[in-house]
Amino acid sequence: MSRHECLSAIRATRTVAGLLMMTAAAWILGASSHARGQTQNQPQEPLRKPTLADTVRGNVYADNWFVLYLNGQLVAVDSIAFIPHNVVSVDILPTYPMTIAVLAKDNADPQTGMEYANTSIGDAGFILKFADGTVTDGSWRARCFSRGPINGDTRRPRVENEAIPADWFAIDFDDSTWEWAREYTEREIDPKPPFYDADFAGAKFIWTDDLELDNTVIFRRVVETPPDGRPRTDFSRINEGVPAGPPRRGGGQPRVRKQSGSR
Ligand SMILES: [Ca+2]
Ligand SMILES: [Ca+2]
Repeated sequence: MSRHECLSAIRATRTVAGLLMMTAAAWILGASSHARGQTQNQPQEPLRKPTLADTVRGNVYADNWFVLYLNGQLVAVDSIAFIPHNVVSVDILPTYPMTIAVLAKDNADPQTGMEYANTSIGDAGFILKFADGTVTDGSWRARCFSRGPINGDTRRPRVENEAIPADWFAIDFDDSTWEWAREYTEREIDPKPPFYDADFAGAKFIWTDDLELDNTVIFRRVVETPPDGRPRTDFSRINEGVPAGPPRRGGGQPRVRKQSGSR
């Protein structure tokens, strides 16, 4: 290699090294400013429309029926009142803190608390898992509002009912005096096959203390932050501004819709 060629090679190497150092410095500065922006000035993300990627899947199995409210809004109703036992899977757009309220019912005649033409006492059970890591367990509040047949007396069956508060699903409903839910094993509940087709890993079956006689139960739980620790955008105020569209494929900037347009 001639001296001229040697000098040219050295200059080229220095240029590449310099570019790499500048790129690295820019990346570090950008990363630190991004981190500062996240901690000092949340939320940094402009208002945008949510996509299905912002949702989490919720799986619910109830013996025998349930309704589910999130933050005071009706989210799901079990589509099958009695049998076959089924799993209800829904897409949920979570907002934290997330107040979960569930009304669950065992199959029970309202007059006797029994099932199958008043020939037997049925048992109950409830389990839920959201893909953000929310699961049922003994940290949920639980209260029974209808039980029977009292004392298990099937010869002269009768029920005891307590009026369900009108705002039982509200965010600010006070459940602080309620008992904690009791956890039950899979063997105690004996879930039917659909349960095993859905993801309930880490979730516990729950009910009140009497799996047979407590027939109408309300569960409540407040999830303060995403259990999986993943930050998520709060879309609860999506109707208080004009959001940009969802991110475009390939990472382009979202398209801002005209003020007069809506979908
Ligand atoms: Ca029962
Ligand atoms: Ca049952």
